[in-house]
Amino acid sequence: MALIDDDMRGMDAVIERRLSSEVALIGQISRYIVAAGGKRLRPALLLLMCGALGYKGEQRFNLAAVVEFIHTATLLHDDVVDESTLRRGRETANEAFGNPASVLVGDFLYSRAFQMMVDAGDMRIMRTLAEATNVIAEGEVQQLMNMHDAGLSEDEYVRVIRSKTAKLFEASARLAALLAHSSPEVEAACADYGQALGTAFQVIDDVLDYDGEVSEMGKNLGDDLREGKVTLPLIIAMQRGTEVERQTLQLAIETGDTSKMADILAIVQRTGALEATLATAAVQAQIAVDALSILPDTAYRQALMQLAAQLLNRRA
Ligand code: GRG
Repeated sequence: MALIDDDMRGMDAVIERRLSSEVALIGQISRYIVAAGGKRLRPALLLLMCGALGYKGEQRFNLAAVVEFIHTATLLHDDVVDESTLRRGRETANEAFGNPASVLVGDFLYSRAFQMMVDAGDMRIMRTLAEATNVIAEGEVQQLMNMHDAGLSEDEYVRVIRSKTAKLFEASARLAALLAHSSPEVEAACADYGQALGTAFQVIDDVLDYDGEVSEMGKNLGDDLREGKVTLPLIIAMQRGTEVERQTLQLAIETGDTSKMADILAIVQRTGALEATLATAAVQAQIAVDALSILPDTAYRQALMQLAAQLLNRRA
């Protein structure tokens, strides 16, 4: 990340400038969430990829801010939809400011991002981001429809996470290739890297929901199941569990009742579901690393490879 220290500061300056609004609440909530210690992974990915492709233009700061704004808008909306109370170790914006303010400031950030991407003046960039945001929203709707479905398959799960999470990683990596006017092959490799990285990232996120430390994650354990969200650890535990264990999980999924959380965690542990889920993430991380082989061997490419490896060990 030291490689892009200056670039991240360049992006921060854009974020600060583009958060300005005469409506005070916009600045208040935007700063509450944007400045609240997010990992800034998506812009980091875009900026590292720009480095790997040798692109040094100013537009990289603008588009890095765009992907962070879109990410932030999705978090604001997601926390309302999920009725979440804790994110990044403190009250969610909906908890602190209420649902209407959260949704509307999410709309502001989302539409500001579209104003900013127009500044890039490239129809392919606009198409990439328009498609990505549409797919993200589609993935969220699909996830809503999959709620409380104890029969959800691994394929259906992967389809949702490719949309709701991996798509923005994919777009971030692709944008770097578009800025650098890379060949179609390189652009496709960048997109493949982003998609695999984003998929691994979400799979790990879903492990942490069963295995993380609340103090490190900054959100509550077991939230997914409480909402009726069926993720890979549960799908695998359902496949591997005994009939009685399956019934326990099925009941919890269908009702969202997590009073038996200790039993559920014991089943997930006993069946080795977390290890199997981590192995799936590792496969995706390797796909991401392999996609980079088309790029020249630079410190940036090395950092992107490390990012994929380190992601597997993240605790927050
Ligand atoms: C506004 C385009 C738009 C869509 C709204 C609600 C919704 C539709 C989309 C939500 C998508 C979503 C929140 C997916 C989960 C992605 C995820 C794992 C987010 C957490 O990312 P981190 O850990 O967050 O990078 P930090 O806090 O580090 O920034």
